[in-house]
Amino acid sequence: MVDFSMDSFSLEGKVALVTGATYGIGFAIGSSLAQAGATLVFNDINQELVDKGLAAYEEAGIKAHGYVANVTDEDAVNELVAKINEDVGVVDILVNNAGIIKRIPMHEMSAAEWRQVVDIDLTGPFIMAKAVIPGMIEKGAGKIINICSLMSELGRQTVSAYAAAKGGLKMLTRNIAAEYGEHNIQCNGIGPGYIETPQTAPIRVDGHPFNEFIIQKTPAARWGTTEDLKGPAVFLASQASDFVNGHILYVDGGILASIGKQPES
Ligand code: NAP
Ligand code: GCO
Repeated sequence: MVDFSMDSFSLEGKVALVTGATYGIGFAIGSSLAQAGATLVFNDINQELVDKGLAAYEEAGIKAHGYVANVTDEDAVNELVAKINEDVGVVDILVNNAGIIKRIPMHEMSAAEWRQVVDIDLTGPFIMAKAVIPGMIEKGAGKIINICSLMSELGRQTVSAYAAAKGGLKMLTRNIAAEYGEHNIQCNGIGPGYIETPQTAPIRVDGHPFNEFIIQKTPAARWGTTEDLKGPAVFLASQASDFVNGHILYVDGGILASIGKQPES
């Protein structure tokens, strides 16, 4: 039963693993889960990034546990989860955040470039979820949050591999919900809109046409910040969302709800 106090949003006693959480959206979500009481664990692809992340969390007053692991490497991920189980405890909350994008016209994209994006953005979350689900089944509870995208719903020029991967991630989210809901595991997605992070820096510079385009298309008339994602992440990681399953929560300033600002008459 959910008690409608703030306790239903508490993550005290939970172990939360956020992938690719050295900076950007992952860092913000990791910070919010820790601030809600979780023990924070994160991974990134090399020790330099992990150390950078540990220093950033420490500066934010957060004690985090950092590990090197590439989410596309199944052996490395299984070792990661075993090490976390030993060092920290069984993973209660998994946030599949790690991801890349390549902005290349499809007819110019190589199959290798396509495979790299799909491998990280779709196969990685599959590998990560597969590694933590047995522990969640044994505990009788678990939360998996997949970081999807507006491109889980819409296409746009030059991001074919990314959109295909994020569309697949939406369906993987629903399939995990369908397959493991009976084990009290909830799997949901967060679909950020256009957010100010290193990933969008190239298309956000002042004067870049895409920058103005997004501001025009977004009812909130601004780019999102990683702060906008913290509350939704804590909600989906907490007891407050125990009957929410297979849902993609779009945190996009309304962009998916709107045809775009009509021209001044
Ligand atoms: P970001 O700034 O590029 O950060 C991504 C993080 O993931 C980086 O630390 C990156 O490490 C790490 N990573 C990449 N490949 C990895 C792998 N194979 N294994 C482990 N870690 C890996 O991206 P972001 O903007 O914060 O986005 C985070 C997530 O949100 C992504 O899934 C992205 O698709 C999604 N998203 C972003 C936006 C947006 O507007 N920014 C909107 C919707 C969805 P490196 O530094 O080595 O690359
Ligand atoms: C792009 C952007 C988007 C955002 C996000 C939108 O090039 O279109 O990077 O992909 O990152 O995915 O939700």
